[in-house]
Amino acid sequence: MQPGDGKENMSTETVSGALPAPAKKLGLADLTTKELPTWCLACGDFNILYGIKQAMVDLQLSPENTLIVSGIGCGSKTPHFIRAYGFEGLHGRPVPVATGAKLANKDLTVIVVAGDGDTYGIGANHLLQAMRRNLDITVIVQNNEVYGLTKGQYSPTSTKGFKSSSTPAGSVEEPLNPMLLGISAGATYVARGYSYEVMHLKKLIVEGVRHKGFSLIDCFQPCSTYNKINTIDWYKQHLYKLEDAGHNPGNVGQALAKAMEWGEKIPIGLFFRYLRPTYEDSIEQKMPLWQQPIDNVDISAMLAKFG
Ligand SMILES: Cc1ncc(C[n+]2csc(CCOP(=O)(O)OP(=O)(O)O)c2C)c(N)n1
Ligand code: SF4
Ligand SMILES: [Mg+2]
Repeated sequence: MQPGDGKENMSTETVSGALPAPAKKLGLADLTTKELPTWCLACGDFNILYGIKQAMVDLQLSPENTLIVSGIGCGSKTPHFIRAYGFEGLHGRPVPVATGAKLANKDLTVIVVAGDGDTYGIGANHLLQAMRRNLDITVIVQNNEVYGLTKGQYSPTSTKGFKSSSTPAGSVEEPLNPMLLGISAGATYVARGYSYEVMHLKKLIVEGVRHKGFSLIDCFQPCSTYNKINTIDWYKQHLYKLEDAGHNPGNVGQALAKAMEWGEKIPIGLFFRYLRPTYEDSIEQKMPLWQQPIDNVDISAMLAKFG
């Protein structure tokens, strides 16, 4: 996908002596594409999309310097609906794609948006390695606690006892804890949002993108069609905000304790944040890969050897 027609780069003609016209401020309309989501009514993906776009406006992220990467799933259609560079890859593989893009161009803002199955199931090892490396990317997980696109099978975050076509007697597995995973694996910004608290989510995304290092933002997302446990009413009864409870995200002990909270009350907000060198800044790179000259590179010997 291309970020648009490039009009925002066109210089504005000025009359000699007059002040230059102010640069155009990025608005929501500038991020709109011609495609429309086909998600079910009340699907939480709508608000996550809005939260990302609103965060891009707040951050004034130019579409030509932003890449949105997804995998395969209901929510993974998101890059189609944001006018920026987009890559809808394979199920489980958005983090490797994002890693490659960031290493090739570390000036690019790279945002991954993918489902809980995609990120915590088939793609879990990629997530683990990227968090450990502290790549400066933001991963937003559309966590509906179910496989939506493939018609409602249980996922790694499904509630124990969740009945689905693949667990007709109810899942017997303990769900994975994304906050605990993020903190222990080395992510340097670990947060959880909720799609029906969209301005709160937007703030978490803004701070996550600004953060220099790996940001994991798990986002609760009601799946109105296949998840009849974690509904809007259910979230209303259980969620509270960490910032209202005086949580200190700089304290790892507090962060781990909050990550373990699951039951009557479940926290959302920023669990943990700290700074350490990013992967990109730790490797020697004279210039970003994409800027390196390739005109005089001769690969004929290599082709002869392997061709
Ligand atoms: C390698 C591979 N394995 C399995 C699938 C089938 N598949 C597509 S989407 C999906 C699960 C989607 O669930 P999730 O990632 O949670 O996204 P959601 O649809 O819930 O947004 C699966 C198993 C696939 N496309 N590719
Ligand atoms: S199946 Fe669930 S996740 Fe997929 S579009 Fe419908 S409500 Fe959203
Ligand atoms: Mg899912």
